[in-house]
Amino acid sequence: MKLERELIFTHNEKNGKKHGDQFQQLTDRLTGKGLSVEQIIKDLGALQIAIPSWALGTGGTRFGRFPGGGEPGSLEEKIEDVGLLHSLNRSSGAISLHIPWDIPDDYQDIRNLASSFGLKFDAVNSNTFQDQPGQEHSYKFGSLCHADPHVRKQAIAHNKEVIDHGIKLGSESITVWLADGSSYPGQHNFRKALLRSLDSLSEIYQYLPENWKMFVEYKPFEPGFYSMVIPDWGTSYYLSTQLGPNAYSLVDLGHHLPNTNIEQVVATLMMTGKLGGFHFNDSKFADDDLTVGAIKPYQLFLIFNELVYGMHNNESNNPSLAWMIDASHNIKDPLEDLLQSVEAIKIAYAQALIVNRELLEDYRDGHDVVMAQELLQDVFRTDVRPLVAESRIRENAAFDPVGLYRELQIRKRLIGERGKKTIATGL
Ligand code: PSV
Ligand code: MN
Repeated sequence: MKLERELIFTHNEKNGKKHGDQFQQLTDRLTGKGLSVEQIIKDLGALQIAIPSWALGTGGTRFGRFPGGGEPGSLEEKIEDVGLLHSLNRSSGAISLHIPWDIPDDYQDIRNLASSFGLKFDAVNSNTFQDQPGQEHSYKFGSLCHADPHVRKQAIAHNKEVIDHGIKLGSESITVWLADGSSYPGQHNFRKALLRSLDSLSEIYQYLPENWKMFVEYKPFEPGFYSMVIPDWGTSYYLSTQLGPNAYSLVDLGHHLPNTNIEQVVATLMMTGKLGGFHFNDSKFADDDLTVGAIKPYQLFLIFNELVYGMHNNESNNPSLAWMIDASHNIKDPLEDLLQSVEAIKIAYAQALIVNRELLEDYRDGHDVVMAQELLQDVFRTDVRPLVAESRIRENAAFDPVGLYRELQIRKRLIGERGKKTIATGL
């Protein structure tokens, strides 16, 4: 399904007056503080957040799954769904594929389809966390870290194959999330498991085309219940520095133990030039994969505060980040949830862009703890939604993406086209 541009223009016209007044009020306030509203709108318009192919269907837990219907049953339909999101918000201009779930039949057709929606291919992802039908060796006891060289070889070959698919699609990075770990004390020799993983990753790294990056994702728990081979940013940083200049750490917000200071992790990784990618989601307990900003919007803002500081003070040449949502939608329409997540990200980014950094540094240098906190909280409590909406309108996206999605009854139309029972691949 493709959205006709006219529908967006009519929707924007209908909301024009209300939006205009709110935007003017905010512009006056921000201009009064010496900020360039035009620059912020430009920065917001440029932000593109990739959508993972596995987030377009209904997610579930090991207890059950309740699909809502109209899910994309093929790679083509997944691309169409991301195209829909992108036409509503103009900020979802890339799709991230997971192999073997998303192997194209015809690469050129898939590339043409994606570009007809204005989409690029973001990082490709390997999967050695599940056994595939017909696979010779099992990953039950690990993949890149496995004690048996035959299993490692198979897992390395899979990652190389993922790179091959990515090259044919015009992707320029691979994300490796290693599910390898142990579930019981004594099961792993930690040092050997890590060194074997490093060896395997090096072989994959050697295979990367020159212009490619490798992102090493970390996670402290699950599926390993006792230990994970790459549990934290320190281990990921160690691996990426050992691998070489094109390897980077990837932060997934759900992959931290409770109360981890993620904004500090971001600051340190960017300071060392080793932050490559970002997976957004939110969580109450663990890797809950909830809508971005649903639980801890202040933390999200503090993270963006560091990201923006890192982008503006980039002595260590940290590359531009690969932004992606990595969430699952158990009880919501996945497309609505993704629209909400993108909006939350843009709000946090907009807020970070209006932080008066010089003043903040003065407060810090003067040990004025109270005013430093006041400054950040004043920004966080500023309703920047009119700025985000203005940037959207200027990009020919919808003033209210979720509102328009509902108004046009898009899910109902998708169910009409694809049926009630289609199931997208994913977790
Ligand atoms: C693992 O929890 C993860 O965050 C990794 O990014 C995977 O590739 C993705 O979720 C989907 O399984
Ligand atoms: Mn992730």
